[in-house]
Amino acid sequence: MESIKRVAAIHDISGYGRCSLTVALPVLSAMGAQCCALPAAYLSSHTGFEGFTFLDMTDQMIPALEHWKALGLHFDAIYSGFLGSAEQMDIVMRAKALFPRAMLMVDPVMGDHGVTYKTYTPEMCRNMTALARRADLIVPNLTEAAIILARPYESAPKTEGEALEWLQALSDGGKRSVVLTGLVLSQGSIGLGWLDAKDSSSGTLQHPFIGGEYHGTGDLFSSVMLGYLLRDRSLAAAADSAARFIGECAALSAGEGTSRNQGVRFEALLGRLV
Ligand code: PXL
Repeated sequence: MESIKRVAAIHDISGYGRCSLTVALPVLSAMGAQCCALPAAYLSSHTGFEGFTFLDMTDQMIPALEHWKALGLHFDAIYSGFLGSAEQMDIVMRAKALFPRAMLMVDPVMGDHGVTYKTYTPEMCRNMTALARRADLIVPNLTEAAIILARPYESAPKTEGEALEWLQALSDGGKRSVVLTGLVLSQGSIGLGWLDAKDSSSGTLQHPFIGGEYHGTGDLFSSVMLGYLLRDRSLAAAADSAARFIGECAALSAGEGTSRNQGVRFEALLGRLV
């Protein structure tokens, strides 16, 4: 029996800009898991840069999954993030049907600051919401949580009580685990809320907001958190450690003057995850 943890990672690959697979691959490898990449699209850079190229890989995805099945692979987790077309959410569900023992972790990447990303259509948002409802664990930011719950972004939680209510709603009454990111409960801090479906525990945590805002930190957070979950940490402990790691990367990036679009400079700190 192999002892390595194996992840099917279904995201875009953006050549430049530190997000999605260019983050998930190094992070999960450093943390001792095998990351099998299923690119949903190839972009020359993430969508925050002008003029990015976009190659939709939808038609490659089912054959790739079926090949993995034919090889007799087993996955501990299926981990999806930014997707490239409205059909790809169904493909992630198909992956779960092919590998039913895998934990389905959906980072329902759709937008930030109340705005959807340039390539996301209303149909994609509907399908992402349906996918989130099938997941074992979801990791939305406030924008994505508002879309999933069909609530106005302006009503996103600002107090612990509101955050716990959103977590309950996102978990469908405790059916799935949730980590809600980008939660600001007091000025100068940033944090998250979590609800663990395993034991119905929930809570919030806040850390000082260090450095600045960087593109792709959601992907970095989710990948690091998954790495810790695969090392059998509890959801709360994994989320806390991942949030601290992002804070360290943001502090380093701010010190070096990294621009927002370049993403946080995690490479120099990757060794801490090994
Ligand atoms: O970090 C989320 C993300 C992932 N992939 C692509 C993106 C974004 C956010 O803008 O553009 C291509």
